[in-house]
Amino acid sequence: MTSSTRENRKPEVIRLTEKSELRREVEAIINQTQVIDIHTHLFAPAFGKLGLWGIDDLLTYHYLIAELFRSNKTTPESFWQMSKTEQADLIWKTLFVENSPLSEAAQGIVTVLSAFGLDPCSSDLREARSFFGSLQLSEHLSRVFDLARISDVVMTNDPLDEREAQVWESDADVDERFHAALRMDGLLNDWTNTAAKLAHSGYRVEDGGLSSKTVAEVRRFLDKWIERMRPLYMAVSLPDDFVFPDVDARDGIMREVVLPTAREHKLPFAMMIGVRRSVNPSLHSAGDSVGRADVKAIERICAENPDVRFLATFLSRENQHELCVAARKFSNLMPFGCWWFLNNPSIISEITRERIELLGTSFIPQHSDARILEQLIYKWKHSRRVISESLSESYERLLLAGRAVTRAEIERDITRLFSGNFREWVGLTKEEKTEQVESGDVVATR
Ligand code: FIX
Ligand code: ZN
Repeated sequence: MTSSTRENRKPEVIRLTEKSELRREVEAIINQTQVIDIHTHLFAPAFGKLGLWGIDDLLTYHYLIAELFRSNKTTPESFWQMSKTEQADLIWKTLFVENSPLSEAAQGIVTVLSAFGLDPCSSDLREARSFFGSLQLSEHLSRVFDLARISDVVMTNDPLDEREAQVWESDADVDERFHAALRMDGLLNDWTNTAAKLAHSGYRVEDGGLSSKTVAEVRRFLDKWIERMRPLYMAVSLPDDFVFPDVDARDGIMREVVLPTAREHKLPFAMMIGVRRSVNPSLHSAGDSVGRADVKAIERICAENPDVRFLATFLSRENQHELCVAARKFSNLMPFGCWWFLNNPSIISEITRERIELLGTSFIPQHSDARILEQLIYKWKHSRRVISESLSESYERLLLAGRAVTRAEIERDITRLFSGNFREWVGLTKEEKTEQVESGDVVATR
C-alpha cells in the first residue's frame, strides 16, 4: 500500500450495524496482502519443460480430465492416445461449450481467461492459444505472481526424478521466488524400488531390514540433497491407512532417517495424509482418491518428537476437526491448506471457520497445489474470497462479544495467515520489509 493511500484513509469508526463496512475492509486487506504459497507442483523457469503453463496445460489438468469422463463417452484409453492439443480441445468442447463450467476446476479456467481479457464463452481455443503463444515466460511469470498477489511459491522436489536432479546438479540459477521442498514419497512409500535406485546411484543400501549401514547411506543421500536444494521443509504424502507406530519399512525410515534428519537440519516435516493412489489406474494422475485417516498417528508423532516441527494436512473432510484438536494439544503441529478435493469454496469455508474457532490465527489457511502457472490466479482469487468471508464473520462475533478491532490488527492477522506463520515455522526471513500500516485506527467497534 502506498503512503498516499494510507493518508487518504480516514480513521473511521465502524459500528456493528455497519457489518458490510467491516467486510469490505477485511476483503480489501485480504486482496492486497501478499501470500507465500507453501505447496505447489510448479517449477522455476530453470527447470525448463518441467514447468507447465498456458491453455493446453491448464485444460489437461488432472482435475478436469476426471470431470471429462463424466460428461463424454470417450474412453480413457482413447483419450491417452490423443495429443495434448486434441485432449485440450475435447475438454474445452465438453466441459465449457456443451456444459456450463460450474465445477470449481472449470470455474478456475474461466477466472484465468477473464484475468487475461480472453473470452470464456468462445467456441474454440484459437484466441487463447494465440494469446499464450505470444508470451515471454519471464514476464508472464511476474504478471501471474502480481495478479495472484504471490511473493513466493514452494515447489515439490524429488531428487529421484532424473530430469529434476540434472537441473539441480547443473547449478542452474533458480528464480529466488521459487523455494524447494524435499519430497520423500519414494523413500517412505516405495522403499523397495527406491533402495534399488539408490544402490544404482552408488549408495550402499540394502532392501530388507534397515541396517545401520543402510540408515547411514540414506542419511548421506538426504544430506547431499538438503545441501544442494536448501529446502524449506521435507514432505510426504501418506495413505489413509497410515498409522504410527507401525512395523513396516516406512516406520523404520521415518524413525531412523527422516526424523533425525529433520532434527539435525532443523527442517520441518510436512505430512499430507489420506490419499488412496490409483483407485482407477486408467485415469493416470486423475485416478487417485481419498480416505478417512487416523489423526492419532499425527498426535503420536508430535508427542514423541517435541523438538521437530510438523506441517500437516488431511485429505478427508472428516479428519479436519480432529486435526484442529490435535494442533491444540501439540504446539509443534501446524495445520495447513485445504488439499485437493477440499479445495472447493463450500469446504474451504467450513474448514477455515473451524480452524479460526479452534486455533485463532495459528494455522496456514491455504496452499494452491498449482501444477500449471496460471492456476495461481484462480486458486488464490477463489480462496481469498472464502477466507475473507470466514474471517469477517469471526470479527463480527468479536464485536458482538464487546471487543473492537483495528485495521492494523486485521492486517497483522492476515499477514500471519498468509505468510508469517509459515515464515516462522520454516525460518524464512523477510528480505524486504513490505509496508505495514502502523495506524491503530479502530475500524470496527460496538
Ligand atoms: O501428493 C500431492 O502433493 C498431491 O497434491 C498431488 O499428487 C495431486 O495430484 C494434486 O495435484 C492435488 O492437487
Ligand atoms: Zn500436491
